[in-house]
Amino acid sequence: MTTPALLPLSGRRIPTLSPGASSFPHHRATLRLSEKFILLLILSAFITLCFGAFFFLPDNSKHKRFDLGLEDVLIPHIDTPKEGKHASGQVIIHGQGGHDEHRHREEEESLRDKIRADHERALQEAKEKLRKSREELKAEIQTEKNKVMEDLKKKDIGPKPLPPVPMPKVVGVSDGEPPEPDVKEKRDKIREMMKHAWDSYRQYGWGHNELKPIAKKGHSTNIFGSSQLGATIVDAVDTLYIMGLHEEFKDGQEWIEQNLDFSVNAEVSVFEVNIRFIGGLLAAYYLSGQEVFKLKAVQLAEKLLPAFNTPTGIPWAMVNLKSGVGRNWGWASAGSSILAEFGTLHMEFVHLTYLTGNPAYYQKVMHIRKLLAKMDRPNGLYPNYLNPRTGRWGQHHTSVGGLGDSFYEYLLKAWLMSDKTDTEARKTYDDAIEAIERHLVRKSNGGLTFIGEWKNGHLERKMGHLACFAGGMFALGADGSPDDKAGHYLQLGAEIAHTCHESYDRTVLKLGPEAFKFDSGLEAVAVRQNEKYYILRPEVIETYWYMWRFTHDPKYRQWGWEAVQAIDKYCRVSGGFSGVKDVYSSNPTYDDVQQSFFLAETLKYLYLLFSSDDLLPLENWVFNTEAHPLPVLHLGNITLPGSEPAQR
Ligand code: DMJ
Repeated sequence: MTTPALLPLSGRRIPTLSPGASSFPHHRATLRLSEKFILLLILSAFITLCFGAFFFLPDNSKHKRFDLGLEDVLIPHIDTPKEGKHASGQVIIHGQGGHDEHRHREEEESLRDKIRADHERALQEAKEKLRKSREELKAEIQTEKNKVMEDLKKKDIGPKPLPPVPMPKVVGVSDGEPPEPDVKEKRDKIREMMKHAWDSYRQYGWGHNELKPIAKKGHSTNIFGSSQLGATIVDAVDTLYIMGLHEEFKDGQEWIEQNLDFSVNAEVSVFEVNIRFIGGLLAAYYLSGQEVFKLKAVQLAEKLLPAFNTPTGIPWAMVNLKSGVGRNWGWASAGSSILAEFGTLHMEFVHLTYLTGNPAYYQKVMHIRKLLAKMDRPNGLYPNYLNPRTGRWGQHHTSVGGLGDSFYEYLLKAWLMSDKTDTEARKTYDDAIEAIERHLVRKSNGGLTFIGEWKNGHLERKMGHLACFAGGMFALGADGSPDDKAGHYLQLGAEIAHTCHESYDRTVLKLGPEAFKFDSGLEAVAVRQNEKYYILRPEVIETYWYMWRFTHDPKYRQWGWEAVQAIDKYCRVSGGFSGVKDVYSSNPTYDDVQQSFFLAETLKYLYLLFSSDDLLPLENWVFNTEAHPLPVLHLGNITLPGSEPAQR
């Protein structure tokens, strides 16, 4: 469409004029036409505007409603359809159907009534309040406060306080100073070594899981996930307490209080975290009475519970502390769970139920026990691998060393920790040990008693350093063994201690290798290069200590002292203590790791070996597999939540 009439308005040119024509009348006529058109246009625009304005004028009634406030309007509309209002608040919020004058008036009326009624009520309440005394008002406020707190608790908001639980009778948290000056001197030396290990970690690795004493920096392994959880601090604090290193203990406690946080995206080993962290924290709590250790132990335990969400209830080896997702190590017989891992939770979990009143912990470990009791055992032996999906054994490999060890230990200790009431645990231990003795314990040609490894119907004549703990276990379990075999088991413990000492004595450094053989003329020596290392492990010293407590034969202190000297000579460096790669070499290289268990176990057992027996007596304390002492629970008439009453 052309718009010639609009063109003159631009004032630039008049294209309709033709040259030579009398342009004026024609021009005037053209202008008049345009003016009319323009006027018409303006008029029509004005009318449109007025018409539009009529529709777009704000609805007064709506304004009034919004002025009352959204809540005042919405609540009666939703809650009181009986008043004849729309059951939905939409009418008011979105202005739908807003032309019904009559209805609006009704709504306004009713709102006014409601406001009036509210004012009346408020006035009445205020008058009543004024009539009340200060005390009455205070009491009312308090009741309201309590009600809010109760509601919050019910809704699970805020930290759940732990129930008050009587502290078990804690006996023997004494100095344990030996009366003999030479023994005291040795003990002081061990204490000094602890201080060197701690101070070095404090200086170079503080907050990290472990220490690299050569590189002088922090270290970690995959068992702790990718986070800095201060494993050495948590593992070591009870040793510091026992040794009377109070400043250091306080330092450790402060770090735990301020920095130990388990809401981290870290995939950790359930077993390692249980024995080192929960065990360490519980022991620190029982020894010192400081609540923070208990709280942290419980916080961590809650994070481990998702690991039990498997088809069988046999926990995964690893769990992500944040997501709760669990999985198993690929190398463990096609993703099986490991006997020594899922079988080493009982002590800590029973204590957790005792301290929290939460039956879940106790039930989880009892479920494992029940499941195992129902399973067939080849030759009465427990294989090291169990598939948590199918509930079937993996490879038929049985060991009292790595992968199996502390499962047997915890059966015995469950019985001891229950004040010998958990007879089911004792019976399971006795049966297991009987099968082990029959199939795994042998004497070498040179007369050394050793514990081999059972692999698919074949006995491998090799013993691991880890299996050396069993000497102490046999001695600890001697009292209470069936058929009056106490003497036999004490003797077996002594023989294992002797063999393990030989494994140390037959090396250049006088430190024991990781594994040693009794084959082809070999007696307690390592053959493979990758079995010649010593990583500051405690098991041999642990056995010396138990044997010392039960026999007081001085040779155990002497053997322990040999180990102290060797460690101090070959493992001590300016930045702490390091493992060594070859105990048969006079010039060994370091592995550059100060393991947290060196402070938790090795130095603690050495210190106890040179202390008097009244420090942590074995009638009152049971040491977890990481050497963290937990008190015997003399439950008497107390029944753990979720358990059957104790029976003798
Ligand atoms: C420790 O963490 C525990 O003793 C565990 O039971 C197995 N071994 C290491 C130390 O060697």
